[in-house]
Amino acid sequence: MKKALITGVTGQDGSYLAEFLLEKGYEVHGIKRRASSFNTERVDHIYQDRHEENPNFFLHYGDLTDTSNLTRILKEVQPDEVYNLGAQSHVAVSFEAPEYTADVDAIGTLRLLEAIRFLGLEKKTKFYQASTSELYGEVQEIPQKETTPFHPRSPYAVAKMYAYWIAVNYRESYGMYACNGILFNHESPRRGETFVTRKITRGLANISQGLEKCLYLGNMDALRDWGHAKDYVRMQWMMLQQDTPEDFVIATGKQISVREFVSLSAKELGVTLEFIGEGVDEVATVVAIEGDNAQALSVGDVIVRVDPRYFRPAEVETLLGDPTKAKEKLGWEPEITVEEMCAEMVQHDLAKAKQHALLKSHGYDVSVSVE
Ligand code: NDP
Ligand code: GDR
Repeated sequence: MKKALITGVTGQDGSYLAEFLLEKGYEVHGIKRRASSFNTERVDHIYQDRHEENPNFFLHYGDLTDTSNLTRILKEVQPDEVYNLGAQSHVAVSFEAPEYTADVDAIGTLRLLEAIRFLGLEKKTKFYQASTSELYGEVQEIPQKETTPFHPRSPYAVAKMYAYWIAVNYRESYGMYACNGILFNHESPRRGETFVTRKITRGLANISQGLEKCLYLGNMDALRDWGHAKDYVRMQWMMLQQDTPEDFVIATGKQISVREFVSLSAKELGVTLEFIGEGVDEVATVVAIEGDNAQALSVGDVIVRVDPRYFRPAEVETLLGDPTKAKEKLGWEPEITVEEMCAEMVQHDLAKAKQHALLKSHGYDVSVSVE
């Protein structure tokens, strides 16, 4: 039985990857952070009591800022594959906490690689690094592929650039099987609530049920190549099953704007929006409603506005990936379109919003966190 260790197992990708590897028959170990409240919601459904017969999913307390902890877990688990998905992954937050972001995302990767080497596991343990399209930042070429030069535009992207190169360096220096998946944005109903797609699907679902009045966004012109996390974790595993380690771009090859994602999400609720105005004065107004999903809305309501608080000190305006290498060398292709993904996210958030609205209508005190 192969053993895998996943950092960031409690995150979006970590949870899908853990499911995927368990289905493949792996013994899966994940690192979770100590928090003052439960943070395992995304993996609770696959949690196994250690007292059960033959458990194959284990969680260990740990942190990418703690070398001795990482070394001890690696020593105990002796994994065949390490997936380094743990990170302070929010680009906007990285401008607020640049030093912490560098510590976790850049030096955390070094700590893991060095611990593998220190323990003499460099010939046994394969290493996957969660690299990112944010490395391209101020894009030098359209679409972006493995050979496109990097120009990171945030403390997050700069930290991830270090992680990218230190993985390459350990491959070249010590013959480690280390590879980078340069993943473009990927989303799902498990996406963190403050990333733009989830903020939109959740925000509009809440508004449709009268739980919120208006969704405030930043740059609606930003263009992204959005895929589904389920498709992308499959590729993370495929990258570690080759004879020689290589880096791959993972993307759909299509892009839409934040504004278009708002429209798609509203359509899934039966709501047609019209965008009026420019820059900070832009708003989205309801012009038609079909079906009975948006009971709290009327034609003429303004439900999306711009709040400059969400603008970033340096923005990545456009990203579009070229996944040709992944298709040709690994036979990988995304199976879920952005429209299907958006519909899944909206339906998930709508079901939750309806539950909240029902509780509220029966006098329960339901508050909805908003960012
Ligand atoms: P999430 O933000 O959903 O998950 C991040 C995970 O990292 C969480 O489990 C989080 O724990 C954990 N984590 C945060 N800080 C630390 C720390 N100090 N020590 C240990 N673990 C920590 O990210 P995604 O699942 O979306 O992304 C996975 C990885 O892929 C990340 O590295 C991200 O930067 C990268 N990436 C993501 C893309 C995307 O579009 N989703 C695209 C390209 C790259 P907790 O649950 O406690 O917060
Ligand atoms: P990104 O994702 O920065 O691409 O990083 P995010 O969803 O945060 O932003 C995408 C684009 O939308 C614009 N935007 C807003 N973003 C947020 N979060 N909130 C808003 O209100 C808002 N309004 C407009 C942003 O400015 C940006 O242009 C994600 C993360 O998962 C990274 O970890 C990963 O490396 C990259 O994707 C690929």
